[in-house]
Amino acid sequence: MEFDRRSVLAGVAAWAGTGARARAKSRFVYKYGNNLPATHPLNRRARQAADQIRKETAGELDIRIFPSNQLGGDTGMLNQLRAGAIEFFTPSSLAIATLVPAAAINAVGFAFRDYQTVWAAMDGDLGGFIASEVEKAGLHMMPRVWDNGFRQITTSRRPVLTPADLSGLKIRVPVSSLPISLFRTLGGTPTGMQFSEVYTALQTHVVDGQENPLPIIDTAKLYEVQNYISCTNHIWDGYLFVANSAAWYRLPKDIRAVAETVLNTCCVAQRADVAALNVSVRAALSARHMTFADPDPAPFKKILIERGFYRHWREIFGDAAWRHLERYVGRLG
Ligand code: X2X
Repeated sequence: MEFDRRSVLAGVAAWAGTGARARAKSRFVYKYGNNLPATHPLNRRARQAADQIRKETAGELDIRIFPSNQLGGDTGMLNQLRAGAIEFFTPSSLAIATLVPAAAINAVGFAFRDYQTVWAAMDGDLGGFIASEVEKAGLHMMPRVWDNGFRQITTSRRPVLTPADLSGLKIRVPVSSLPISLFRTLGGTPTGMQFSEVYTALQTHVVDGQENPLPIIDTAKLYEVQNYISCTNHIWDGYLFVANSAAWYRLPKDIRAVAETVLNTCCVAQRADVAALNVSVRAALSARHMTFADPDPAPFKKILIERGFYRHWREIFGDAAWRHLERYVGRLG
C-alpha cells in the first residue's frame, strides 16, 4: 500500500513538474528555521533536500527554509518549534541542551579527537541515546546528525596558544551551561550569547573572542572582525534536525518516510561538504589575514581533569549517558 501510494506520488510529480504548480497545491507547508547563513553547507543541503522532498511527494510536503536567524535567535526558534509555530529547526547540541540537557553529551570538552570516532558514535548508540532523549521532550529527531564541526577559538587582539592566554579573555559562547563551564574552568571569562548577536558583539568589542567551527567563521564573515584562530578542537558540535512531534506525525507515513530518507541522504553529503571546507577554508581565511595556531590540547585537558570538570559533568549527565560517550572516546578524566 505504502509503496503503491509513493509511486503514484512520484508519477504525479513527474507529470505536474515542480515549482509554482507543485507549491500551489501542497497539503503540508512546513517552516524550517535555522541560525546559519544561506551559504553554509547545512543550508545548501537543506535546500537540496526540500526540493527533492517536494518532487518525491508530488509537492504534498513543501518545506520553506528560513536561514540566518530570520525567525529569531535559537531560544525563540526552539520556543516556536515547541509551540508548533514552526515545524522544523536545527539546534546545535549546545543549543538544544537548554531543553534536553542530555543531548549535549557529545559536546563534553576534548572528548572527541577525530571525525571517525564522531560518526561512529553519532550514527551508533550515542546518537540513538540522544534521539530518545529528544523524543521524550516532544520533538522528533532525524536519525542522522548534521555537522557543525570541531569548535575553534577566534580572537581580535592576541592568539590563544596556552590555557594562560584564556585568562581574563572575554569570550562569547553559546547560551549553554557546558561551554560556559568549560571556559570558566580554563580561566576565561565566558558570556553566553545567541549566535544572532555575535558579529555585532565582536565588532563593538563587547567580547574579545568567540569559538566556532571554521565553516561558520568563514560563511558568517567573522574574519572581518577577528584576527587570530586557535585550532583547539575543544568541542565537537552537531546540528540535530528536529521536528515538532505533532506536526511530524500528522504527515502520512509514506511522506514521513520520503522526508526522513532524503534528509538523511543530504545530511551525509553535508558532512562531506564540511570535511572539504575544513581544509579549503583554512587557506581562504589565511588569505584574509587571519593568523592560525595549532595549540597542544594536552595542557587544556590537564586543567580540566585537575579542576574536576569531568567529574562534575559526569554527575550532571549521569552514568548512563557518560557510559555511552566513553564507549567511543575512551576514559575521560
Ligand atoms: O551559536 C553558535 O556558536 C553556533 C552557530 O555554533 C551554534 O548554533 C551552537
